[in-house]
Parts: sequence; C-alpha cells; structure tokens
Amino acid sequence: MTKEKSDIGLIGLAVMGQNLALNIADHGFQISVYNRTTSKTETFVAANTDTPGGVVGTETLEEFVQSLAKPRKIIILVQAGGATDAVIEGLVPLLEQDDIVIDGGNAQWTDTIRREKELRANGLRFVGSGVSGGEEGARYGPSLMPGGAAEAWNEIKPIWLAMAAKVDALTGKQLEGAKPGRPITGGVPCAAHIGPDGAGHYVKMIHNGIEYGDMQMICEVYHLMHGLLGMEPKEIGQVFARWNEGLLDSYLIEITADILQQTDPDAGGPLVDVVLDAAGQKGTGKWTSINALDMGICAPTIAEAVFARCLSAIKEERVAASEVLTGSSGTFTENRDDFIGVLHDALYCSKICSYAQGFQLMREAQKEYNWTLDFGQIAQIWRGGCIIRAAFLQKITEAYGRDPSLANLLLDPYFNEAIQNAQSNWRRAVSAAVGHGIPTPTLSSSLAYYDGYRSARLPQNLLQGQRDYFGAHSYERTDRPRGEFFHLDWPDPDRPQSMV
Ligand code: 2AM
Repeated sequence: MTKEKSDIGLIGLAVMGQNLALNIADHGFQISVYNRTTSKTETFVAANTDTPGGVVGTETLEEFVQSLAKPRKIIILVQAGGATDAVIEGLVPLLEQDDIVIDGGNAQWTDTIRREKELRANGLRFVGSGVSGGEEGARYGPSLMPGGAAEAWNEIKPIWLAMAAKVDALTGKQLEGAKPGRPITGGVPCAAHIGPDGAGHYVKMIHNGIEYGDMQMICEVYHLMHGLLGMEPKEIGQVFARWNEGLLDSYLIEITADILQQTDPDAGGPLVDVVLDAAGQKGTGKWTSINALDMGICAPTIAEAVFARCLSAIKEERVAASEVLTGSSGTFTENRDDFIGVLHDALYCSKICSYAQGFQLMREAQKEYNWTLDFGQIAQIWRGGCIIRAAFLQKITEAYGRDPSLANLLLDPYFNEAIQNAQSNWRRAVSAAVGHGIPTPTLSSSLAYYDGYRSARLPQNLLQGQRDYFGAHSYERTDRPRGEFFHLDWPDPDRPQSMV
C-alpha cells in the first residue's frame, strides 16, 4: 500500500541511483524517484513494483518534491560538479525550511563546504554523504560517510543505518547474503556521522586515495611474482587466494585472486594477459595527492599510485622506449616459496604505511577545517561495504581505541611490531625489484616513508644550507632554540653569520 508521502526521495537514476533507491526500498522505506529523462524513471518504476517499501515515480521536480514527507530528505546522485549544482539550483526554490538535501555523489569536499553554506543561508540543510562500494555496494550495503549538521544526520540516520553494509560485531567482517527484498538484519552498520559540512566527502576522498595505493601495491607484487619468479597468473591468483585467509584478508585481495584466475572467454588463456596495461582514473586519487601537497603532508604512496597510472597510460611511448632503454639483466636465484613470503610481508608493511599516510591527511584536514574526526570510527565504517574493506581495518580501529590521539599509525604497538617482524623481508623485496629493474613505486616509496619518518635526523640540514646559499632563505641551528633564524653570506671568505 502506497503511503501518501514518501519517506525519502532520490534524483538521478543512473546505476548508482537505481541501486541505492532499491536498497532503501528493501528496508521498508517508501522512496520517490525523479530523473531528468522521464523514460528512465518509467522503466525503473515498472521493473520494481514489489519492493517492501515501494518506489514512487515522478515526472516533474515539483511533483517529486510534493510527494515527500517533511522535513523532506532528498538524495542527489548525478554527476559531480556542474550537474549537481544545476539540480540543487532547480530544487532549492521548491523546498521549505529544514528540508534536507543530500549529495551522495563523489563531490569534491570543498564544493560540499560551499553548498552546505549556501543552503544553510536559505534555511535548508545539506549533507555531503560519501557512498563507497560501487554498484554492488549501493544495492546491498555501501559504506556511508555523511557530513553535515548533526541535526540533519539525526533525521536521516535510521535510513542510513538501514541501507549501510553490516559487519560482524566481533570480527568486523562484512555480513554477506543480502538479496532483493531480503536485506541483512543485525550486525554493525557501516555508517556514522563524520563531521560538519565537507567532512564526509573529504573522508570518502581519502578512502579512494588509500584504495589507489592498495590496488597499485597489489599490482607491483603481481609484477614481481611474474617478473622475478616466472609465475603465471593462475598460480599468482592461488597465492592471493591463500593470502586472503590471513593478515591481508580483504576485498581487493579477494577480487585480485579471482581476476588472475579468470580465463579469456574468447581466446582461452588468462584474461589478465590480454587486458591492456593502460590505467584510467576518475580523479579522487589525484585530489588526495593535490590535497597532500597543499597541506604539506607526506603521502608519497598514494601519489605514486596516481603517477603509476599516469605512466601506464602512455602505452605507445613506453613501447617505443622499451626498444631503446635498457635495464638490468641477470637471473633471480632466490627460492620461490620463500620469496612469496617475502612479497607478502612487503605488501603488508607498505599497506600499513599507506594507511598511516591517509590518516595523517585526515588529521591535518581536521585542523584546517575545524572538524573533530573520530579515526577509530572511520576505520570501523570502512570495514564493510567499501572497496578497501579488510580485516586490517579492525586493527586500525583497535589502535585508535588504545590511543585516540595517536600521531601516526606506525607508532601503535601492534603496527610497530608488525613492521619490526616483517621489515627485513620488505627490504629484500624492494632490493630485488631495484636490482632486477622492476618498478615498485608504492612498495619503494612506502619504505622510504617509513625510513624517513623514523629518522631523528634527515639530510635537510644540507638543503637548508643550499636554500640559504642561493636565496638567503635562512636556517635554524641545532644548538639554538627553534624560531631563531640565521643567514650566512656563504661565498664571503670572512663568512659573517647574522641572525635574521
Ligand atoms: P539523465 O538520465 O536525464 O541523463 C547520471 O548521469 C545521472 O545524472 C543521470 O540520471 C542523468 O540524468 C543525471 N544528470 C546529469 N546531468 C544532469 C543535469 N544537469 N540535471 C539533472 N540530471 C542530470
């Protein structure tokens, strides 16, 4: 039976929008839907007449808005940027005080901050909700990262907790098995209020940056298994499947095992061997890296993952260069099974560094934007629904539980010990890669990050000397208090040092 007014509305019926709408309807909420092209709305509604909550199709924005219970809750799922602004612009004049507009797209957090401010000035509420998990996640339970006013969160909370992925309270593992009309009940939902205005979209962006790092480091390990150990995709896939039972247990390792064992349906043989090695990207890894540079936070693993995609994309140029440029030759003599263990440890250590960088970015951003982020909770809502879901995140939640103001994940006793136990293998893997000319930008830069972070003294004393020499940029001295700056007229034979 259709209720007079729907509990929530959704604009934008591309695949993500359709799946999120069905997920919400599966949980007993009546949802109104609107799409610019009405035929899409009609097809969608006609195909989904028997959901537990009910899907109501609307043809105009006015009809859509009038179909919603107040305060209205409206999810926008159109392309980020101009399309989102256009939809908001059309919507705002139709809304009333306290209505809530929710952007579920991949918006840049700075746009979300702006939109929240603009809507607040109009007496409306705006929530920027990161949604992770792709099409499958949207349909059966994504990880949800809403940012905005706390009162707005309280209004949408029952729907958000219902549609989110669920994890087992003890193990943190995602509960599987949701079906159309039969959602999962019980478990801990992967949704929580992240913070004000752009906090949710910021955290979603960091999630994606970490995802870039995770994916690239897995690819480098595959490259080493193939290039050094001569392993074929199927065997490599079996190793990943085994790793998925242990410390590295994660969605990305699981799908990697599947991908590597997939046969080409057309030509036979491993499908991965005929997939073109030129990566695409939509921009969230790039945004994370730009933001790291803007804030002056060291996040090389994530940036290298973006650059690795850029380098892969110039396929023709690389093919030409491969005819001209030489690398290293020589046979690899290490024991195969032993070296597989070495690669496992290198991957684990690099992953710790990559996440450490992501959390350092969030720590800095909260200062910049005046947010108070709960890092343990963020790790918790990433345990299910999203692409980086992993057993590992439970360890991060525990680390922030031990010390909510932890400066760096590397300093947590669990992760510190993990790296102590594995780092000699990590170094062996990177050495072998360097020695045999196999590029490992994320494994290598993670190690450089680790070694840099643990160094009480770095060579930037010399760098400060260089800056002062050519640009009179001044330097501080180790034997003087911080904040006292000196300049030396380096080329002058008498070398007078002055305080500046
Ligand atoms: P469409 O089906 O009418 O193209 C993803 O592209 C979704 O965003 C689609 O549902 C699309 O609607 C919608 N969309 C893109 N640009 C839009 C705009 N400027 N106004 C409204 N919807 C838009």
